[in-house]
Amino acid sequence: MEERNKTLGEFIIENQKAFQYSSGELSRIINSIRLAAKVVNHKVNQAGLVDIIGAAGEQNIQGEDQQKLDVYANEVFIQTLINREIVCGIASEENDDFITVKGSDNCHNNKYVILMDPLDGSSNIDVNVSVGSIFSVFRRVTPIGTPVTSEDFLQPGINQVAAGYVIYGTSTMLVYTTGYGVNGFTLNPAIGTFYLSHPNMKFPENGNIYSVNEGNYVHFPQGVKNYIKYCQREEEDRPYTSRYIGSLVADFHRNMIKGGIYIYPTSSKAPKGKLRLLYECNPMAFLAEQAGGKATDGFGRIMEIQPTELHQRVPFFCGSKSMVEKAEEFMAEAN
Ligand code: P6P
Repeated sequence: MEERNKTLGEFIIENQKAFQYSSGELSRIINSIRLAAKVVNHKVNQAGLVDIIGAAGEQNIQGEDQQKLDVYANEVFIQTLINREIVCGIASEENDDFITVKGSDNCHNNKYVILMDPLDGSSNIDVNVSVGSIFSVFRRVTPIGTPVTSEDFLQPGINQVAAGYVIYGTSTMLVYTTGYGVNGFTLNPAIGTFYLSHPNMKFPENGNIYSVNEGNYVHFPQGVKNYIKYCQREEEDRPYTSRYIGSLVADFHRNMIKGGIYIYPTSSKAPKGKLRLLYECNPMAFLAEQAGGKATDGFGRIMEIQPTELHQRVPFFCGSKSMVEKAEEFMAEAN
């Protein structure tokens, strides 16, 4: 029989065997993400055809106009996780507070919580640019059998047990880690199956792509300005190119494959940065480190930041290790 790529389901079963003492809850979470990703993918691909694009007329806690697909994706991920009764709590960019999952058989006995950005980059939907869903999974820290508390969600990124994203691009991919490397699965939409297409993904140690919104240049810290000018300097044959999609998942995914750095720094317009620590920076940082890259706030490791609030923002420097370290040098020098 001809060899074919492993399916996501086969990969999960194979890896489940490696964790013979685990209850399989984590595998069931990944399976739940898989289903939700397919449902959201179907709608994202129809965005131009049905009356689902454009603002839903409401604003989320960030004060951003909620696109209808934001709301839809949020409901799909939350409902899928609740229906399968596999987590005890859910936090989402689209919800002011976390959700305590009750379920039929007392979900308080489940041991995982999940945090997510159900549809990141949604302002790009109307212009047909790639968007993504991002998730981060922790083991709860409060006693099993009791309702979750904010303590279960406000954990440093080093405690993550799984993280990943779905990218709805030219193809739809699920890319995730459970702490043993990063693997990418591509959806075959004809049969609705994800196949292992990018085993053991790694950030190239170096790269020549820098991703930052240079429209904010005048508002950036001096260290970021100096790093951008370093990339643009003509001597020493600096081979850099600027690529910025305005969709974190898409910029991250390209940089992980080709090598590069993504920067969303503080600015006078965003004094704490724009990206959220818990469901954007932490999961992407976990993936970056598992892929041999690096993720910092310009000075220190993202995953060691002790969160203080659900929707807190941090500056984000993430990508090829040597590029992040070069940017950190400029930050230290200018500080
Ligand atoms: P700006 C999308 O809103 C997002 O959170 C990331 O996906 C993206 O990288 C960034 O914000 C874009 O922000 O300010 O450059 O438009």
